[in-house]
Amino acid sequence: MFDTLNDRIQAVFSKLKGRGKLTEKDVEAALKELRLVLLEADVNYKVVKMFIDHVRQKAIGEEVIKSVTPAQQVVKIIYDEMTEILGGSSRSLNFATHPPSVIMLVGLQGSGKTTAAAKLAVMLRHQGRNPCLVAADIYRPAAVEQLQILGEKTGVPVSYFKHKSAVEICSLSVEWASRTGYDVVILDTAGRLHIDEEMMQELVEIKERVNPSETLLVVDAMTGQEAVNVALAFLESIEFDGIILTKMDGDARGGAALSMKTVTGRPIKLVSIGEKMEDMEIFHPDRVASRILGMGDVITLVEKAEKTMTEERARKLEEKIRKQKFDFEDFLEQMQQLKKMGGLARVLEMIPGMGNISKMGGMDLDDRRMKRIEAIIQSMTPEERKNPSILNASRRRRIAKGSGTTTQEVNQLIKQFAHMQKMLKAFSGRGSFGAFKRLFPF
Ligand SMILES: Nc1nc2c(ncn2[C@@H]2O[C@H](COP(=O)(O)OP(=O)(O)O)[C@@H](O)[C@H]2O)c(=O)[nH]1
Ligand SMILES: [Mg+2]
Repeated sequence: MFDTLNDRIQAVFSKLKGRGKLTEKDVEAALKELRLVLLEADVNYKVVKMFIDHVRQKAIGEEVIKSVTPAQQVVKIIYDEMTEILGGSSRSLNFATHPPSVIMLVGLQGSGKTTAAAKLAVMLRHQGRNPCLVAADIYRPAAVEQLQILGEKTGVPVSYFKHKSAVEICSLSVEWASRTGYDVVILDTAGRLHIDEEMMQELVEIKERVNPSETLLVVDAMTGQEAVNVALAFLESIEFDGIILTKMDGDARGGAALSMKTVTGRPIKLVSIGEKMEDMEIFHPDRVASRILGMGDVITLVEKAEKTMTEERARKLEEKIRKQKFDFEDFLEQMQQLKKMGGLARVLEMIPGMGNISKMGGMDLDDRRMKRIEAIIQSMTPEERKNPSILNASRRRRIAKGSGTTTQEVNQLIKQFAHMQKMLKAFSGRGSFGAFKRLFPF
């Protein structure tokens, strides 16, 4: 997610941070580069202009440039502005005062509506609601079945009425849900390959008939500016409250995410980040900004971790990172916890600095590699885990033998770990962690 954008912005930042003092010229040069980076990330040019203008206004002033930490101040200003163009704060879904609430999903074919409908149901159920799904895409033969399969997989009931129009299916389903006691009804409507009058008309009719408390447009992040254009086209015919941006896992550039709110005036409320049922998240502009800027998404990480880890464990980990006492013991424990969360690379990406580490170390953490790392760490003595500096050549040979790996692998892991520690240290030292803490006061 946002990989390309993140790498390029990191490069701009490191240049900026490389200078002790900043002149107006330095800031201008950085802004010029940032502008290019954003344009190349397929961010709408008006949004880029606004963004750069705002940052310039705040960054070029005596106060910032003459401060003790000018580069950090500029980064903070960029972070704030990026949070702003992403929508400011996260927006919750609207629910009806009298259940059932109807959530209507609209969007082009292939944008990810059906998948999103099921994921949303799963998410709402986690929040203690009792959702059901409605199969209202009656035109593609497999569409109803697709939703039914997802319903079965997740245990969420799917409502469908044969030989009825989409409008009737929706309205009958809402009545049924209301009688049966479901409090949220999610409508999976039909999309076409392109915007067409007939489809819009049907959506408008459904909307009028069932009066959803929330209408969400589903768009594919990988299509970049096209996603923004689709949103504008939909707005011409149908009012919607927010956006679900899908396939964020495949979007390295981030153009759609960064342009959507400013261009359409509608907030991104949810993002879909993979094909699995749990791959949906609430869109938090501040966290996404920090992810794009490479500050790591600690809050999301902690939230995810809390699902499988006790709060106490999470707190200890934070403290260790803060006190620079993160050792192999913690690393192993984290890895075992992370395994439960799925998508280790994604989780690592969210820890400050680790996204880079996993890339730089070529640390391709698939399951097989993880097992080997686990074996290596388990072959270390407790003393060695706490204090890797004592790992001399003979100890490394012993560990390789004990874990059924090679000395090279052991060396590589120790090197990567040392590097990770250095990055964590860099974050907690030199005041940058202070700035970070201001952004994420945990
Ligand atoms: N990688 C990835 N694939 C997705 C995501 N959301 C949906 N898809 C895939 O996109 C394709 C179209 O999704 P579908 O829900 O059928 O779209 P619909 O036509 O709008 O209902 C399917 O193959 C999905 O598995 C996502 O967030 N990430
Ligand atoms: Mg569908």
